Amino acid sequence: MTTLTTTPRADGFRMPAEWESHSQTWMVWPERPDNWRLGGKPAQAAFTAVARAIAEFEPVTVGVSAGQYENACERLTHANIRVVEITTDDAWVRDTGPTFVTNNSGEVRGVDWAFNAWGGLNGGLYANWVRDDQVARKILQIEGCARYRTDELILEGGSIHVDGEGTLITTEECLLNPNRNPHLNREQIEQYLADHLTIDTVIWLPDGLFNDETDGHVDNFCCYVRPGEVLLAWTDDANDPNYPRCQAAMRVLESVRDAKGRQLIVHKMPIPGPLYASDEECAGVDLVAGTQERDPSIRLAGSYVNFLIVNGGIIAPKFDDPKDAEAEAILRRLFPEHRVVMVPGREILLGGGNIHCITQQQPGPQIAG
Ligand code: KQY
Repeated sequence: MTTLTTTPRADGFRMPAEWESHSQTWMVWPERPDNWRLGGKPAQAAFTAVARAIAEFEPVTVGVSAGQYENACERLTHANIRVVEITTDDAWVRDTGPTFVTNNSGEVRGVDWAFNAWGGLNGGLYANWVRDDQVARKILQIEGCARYRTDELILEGGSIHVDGEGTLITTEECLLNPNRNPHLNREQIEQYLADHLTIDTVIWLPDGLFNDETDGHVDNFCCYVRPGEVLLAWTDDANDPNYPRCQAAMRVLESVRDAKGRQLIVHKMPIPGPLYASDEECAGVDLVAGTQERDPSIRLAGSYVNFLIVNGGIIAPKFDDPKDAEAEAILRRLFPEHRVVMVPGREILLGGGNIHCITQQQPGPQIAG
């Protein structure tokens, strides 16, 4: 595998929007017992349902440890699902996998951001993340894609959303957090995004969703639905800790112009719940010092915005919540050309994220017409 010392922008590559065509989606099999209850068995069932839902639209590759290889192969039998052995620390390939970039001559490459488990020893979610930091490189090796590595910039894929036309949305809470890149200021981080994803405008929301373990990943809070239109998690309840976060995000989104000079159209998506883990669910997680505390009093950062766009489909979480039906109706209205599939998301939420966080789309080759 080639590791390049140039930048994607200099080489004519950009990050496509999620709705542009994919060659496949990547996932990683969950098993870590200090993050997933009951040795990961309920999560494995939930991930299997997500993989099968995506596989109705496009191929899926699932990375799995040697110890779980046979089990995963048995559970993931599907003509459109491939299982490959990859050693990881956990299963969040949105954050550990590469961000794929494409050019106009059909080449696909990957950006391998440095990874520190969402904050390293300063609030990160586990103490050894060496294997997770290798996931992007391993995927690019398997796919035969050239690699750009940013040893000097820590970034997770869930902290960014792009419109494929030069605009990126992120949060200050995450990208400016001192536990990621304390040596870089806002302008320097913007320059990395400009050089590695071919971005001209960065939209900075102040915060992500309340209690998000990732320090406010944007993919749990606000996403693009098409160029010039975003979907924002929303509450009208002034007593909800998300209320000031939603208000602040709306103020930014209503005031900015994107890279093409457009004012954004902002759609609202209700927030489910409030959702909490039960005593029983918390008791099923192994206790290990330094990992995320699980307690029934801690509000879960549940969000319908944490969905994946696939070729012709939307794979979105549902929570057995009264707002599920409204969320599905909003997605159907916003994506009339896609088939919306709602998949149970609670087990994934108990681990700290949802469908977008556990998937990574690989764009197909693009040839300029
Ligand atoms: O992207 C994400 N939501 C990752 C969350 C990691 C949680 C680990 N407990």
